Amino acid sequence: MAGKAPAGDPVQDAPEVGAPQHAAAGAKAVAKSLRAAQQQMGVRRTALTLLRVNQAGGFDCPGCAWPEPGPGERHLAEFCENGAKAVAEEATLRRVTPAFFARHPVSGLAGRSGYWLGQQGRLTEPVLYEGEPGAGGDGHYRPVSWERAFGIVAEEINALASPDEAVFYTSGRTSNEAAFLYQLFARRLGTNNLPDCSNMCHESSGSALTETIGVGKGSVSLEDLYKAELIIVAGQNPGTNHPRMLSALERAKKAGARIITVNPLPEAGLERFRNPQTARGLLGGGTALTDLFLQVRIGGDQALFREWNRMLLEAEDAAPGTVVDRAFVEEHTAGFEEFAAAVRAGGPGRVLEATGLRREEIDAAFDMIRASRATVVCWAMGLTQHKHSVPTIREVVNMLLLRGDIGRPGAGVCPVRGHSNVQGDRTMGIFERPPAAFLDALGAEFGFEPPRRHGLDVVNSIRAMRDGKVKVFFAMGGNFVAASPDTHVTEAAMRRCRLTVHVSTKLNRSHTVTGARALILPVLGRTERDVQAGGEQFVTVEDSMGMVHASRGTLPPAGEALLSEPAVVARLARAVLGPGDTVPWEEFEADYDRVREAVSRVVPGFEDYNARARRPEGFRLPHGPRDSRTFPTASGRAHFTAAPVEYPEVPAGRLLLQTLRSHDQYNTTVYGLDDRYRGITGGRRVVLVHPDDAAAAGFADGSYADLVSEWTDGSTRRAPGFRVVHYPTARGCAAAYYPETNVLVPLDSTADTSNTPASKSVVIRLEAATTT
Ligand SMILES: Nc1nc2c(c(=O)[nH]1)N[C@H]1C(S)=C(S)[C@@H](COP(=O)(O)OP(=O)(O)OC[C@H]3O[C@@H](n4cnc5c(=O)[nH]c(N)nc54)[C@H](O)[C@@H]3O)O[C@H]1N2
Ligand SMILES: Nc1nc2c(c(=O)[nH]1)N[C@H]1C(S)=C(S)[C@@H](COP(=O)(O)OP(=O)(O)OC[C@H]3O[C@@H](n4cnc5c(=O)[nH]c(N)nc54)[C@H](O)[C@@H]3O)O[C@H]1N2
Ligand SMILES: [Mo]
Repeated sequence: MAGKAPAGDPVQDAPEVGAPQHAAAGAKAVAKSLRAAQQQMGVRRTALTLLRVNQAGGFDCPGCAWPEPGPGERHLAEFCENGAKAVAEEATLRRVTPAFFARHPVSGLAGRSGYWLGQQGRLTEPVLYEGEPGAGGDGHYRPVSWERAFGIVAEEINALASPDEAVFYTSGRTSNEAAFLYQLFARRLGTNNLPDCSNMCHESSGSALTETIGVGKGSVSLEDLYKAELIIVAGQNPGTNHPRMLSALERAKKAGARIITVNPLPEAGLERFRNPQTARGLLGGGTALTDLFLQVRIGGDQALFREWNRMLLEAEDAAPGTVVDRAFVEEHTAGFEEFAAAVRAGGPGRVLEATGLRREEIDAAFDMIRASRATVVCWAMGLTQHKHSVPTIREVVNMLLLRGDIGRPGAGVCPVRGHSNVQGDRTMGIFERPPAAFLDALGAEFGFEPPRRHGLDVVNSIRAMRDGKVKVFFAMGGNFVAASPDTHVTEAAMRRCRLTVHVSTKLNRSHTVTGARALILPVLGRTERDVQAGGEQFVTVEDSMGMVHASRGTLPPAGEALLSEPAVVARLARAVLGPGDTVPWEEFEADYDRVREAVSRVVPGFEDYNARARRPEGFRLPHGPRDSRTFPTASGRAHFTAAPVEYPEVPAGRLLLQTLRSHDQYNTTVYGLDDRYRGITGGRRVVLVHPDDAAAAGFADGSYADLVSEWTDGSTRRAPGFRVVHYPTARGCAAAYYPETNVLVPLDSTADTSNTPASKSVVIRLEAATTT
């Protein structure tokens, strides 16, 4: 039997704290994943569902974007503990019905935790809330027909003075087919206002890679990881967020690779991995992964990579032709001389201060870098969510370029994506700054002139709503209010809208922060069968390494009223644009092969899409730098860049806070209240601080603090009542969970160029708690 949703909100601010662990996965992870799944869906459904995850003919895991091995190499259970939790969260047998909304006014729901909201189960019917703008609302969501719901959206959109007064947000679970239709709809309407979760995630990677190598995506495949001699994992916690990556790292290790981890926190998964697919991993000690752990200070990575690059140049000067790949640099790159001159002139600078590392540690890593003939650098949010993230990632690229480590086996850049189809959504045109070539092809295919003005990203959408310039907010998935920075500012911005619409599978915080009118439109998830007029459909997704493959749900839909995401967009488009539109929306809804045919003509690399999507292994998208050392930049070369070295300045007595994920959450979806590998149980309001820093601020382990962030304009923000945990993080640094800490991230604190919220560098002070 499946377990019931909790009746009340559990107490979340009195966690128990034990010792952090030093190994990830193992038998405990298997037991945990089965337990989580069975509570949501019972024993039989658990077995039937989990066996279809990431198998040919099954569905793509809705967890992370880590790729699957080729069909011949997959295990019977090609998922991980956290993938199982993601599946269980969607395949749950719990339901939110109209009776639920009749019991709970919006104001009541707003008082609940995100955890409680998510535990209520799957949304089953479209519902509408109508209230006064800004009133917060003690009204209720009430059932509404799909036709009326689309009619309301059409009314509000058609009443706008300009299509740019609407924004269309996307979260990265949306399939290629739905994403393509969604961006097409926005552009038919006349706007590029397509903010997406990527703006808060890997936008810095996309910006840096597009500028330097001409393609905003990673350049490695799984095979490259297996062949690498050195893998640097910087700013990433794969044990929790990409657990299947640990199998790849283990395999690379066994083939002789060495691993350097760069992180302010010692993360258990990178220390040691007990592979649940092998008897030795389940029962034995597992494999030690990290050879060298560099406990960097938050934001010190640019200085660190710059120093390694300086040392590479110095070594090259001492022994010409042995360190820098001269042939590659001459044939394929631009800007080497300027870069080398700037780096030499800068000298070691303040690298020890910026990184908090000892000289010997930097030197030891350098020896490994120099010895490696094929290096892969992997990274995630630890590199992307800082003010200077874009130059940081460009510095990583500089290192690989010096060594000729792009476009050869065993080497390359590996930004590890988050959401399972966030990369595919961008490929399908979900982008507020679309390239002209994409718009040209789209316009030619559908016979219209797409808008050319750049649209709004996430942060600029919030500003525009706050300032009354955007009046309709539409979200294809996600949890905008909880995921965005400066929670109170974002909430006030949403409340100013005339209409807010969420296409969702589960209830979340964003549904409780309404515009004058608000709609929740429930949809099918990945795990469910999708039958349209043209028969049973499948969708496609693109993983972090540019492999596109099919995903086919197997479970019956969670409710009879649910529509698929492509159907929602197609019907919305007909309601808003009227019946005579040049786009064949009805045919697209009936048969997704028709959507893929259009994509195959609009997006390069998707030729023969329908046939290739049906191959069990799917197909790999072309990537010039990886495939042929062709760099589609303006100059046709890869670019060295020499930005000044930056690192966060932290005034005395302050800490630099990073906001990160626990082991029991998927972004804003909280599965449970534990963070097993970090030794935290039964609560999320914790702040991890180095014992010496905590002592200096007068906070014993187990005491309670308010976190107060300080922004450059003099403003402060407060998150009250966090249990202080003495934890072995880097000196001067602190860590606490997102989304509870998003109130602390100022809206204007973003990365240069990418405009990604700087969620990993928030200057805070600890104050004795005003509440506990
Ligand atoms: N189970 C599960 N899986 C997920 C997600 C989830 O929430 N749950 N989220 C998905 C999404 S959308 C994403 S984007 C990814 C996120 O995957 P991660 O990026 O691994 O997620 P975070 O928890 O934000 O962890 C950031 C890591 O970077 C480190 N770090 C912080 N600041 C710095 C720094 O300045 N320098 C360095 N070198 N390291 C730093 C932190 O200590 C931490 O280990 O995971 C995806 N997969
Ligand atoms: N402070 C801080 N803030 C952050 C981050 C951080 O590290 N620190 N990380 C950022 C990152 S990397 C990201 S990617 C964003 C994430 O931002 P979002 O993608 O907006 O947030 P999620 O929590 O992933 O969205 C969860 C919701 O998606 C809906 N959903 C789930 N599956 C489906 C589906 O198949 N279809 C539809 N239509 N809806 C579905 C459910 O209703 C669920 O409640 O948050 C960002 N915010
Ligand atoms: Mo993400």
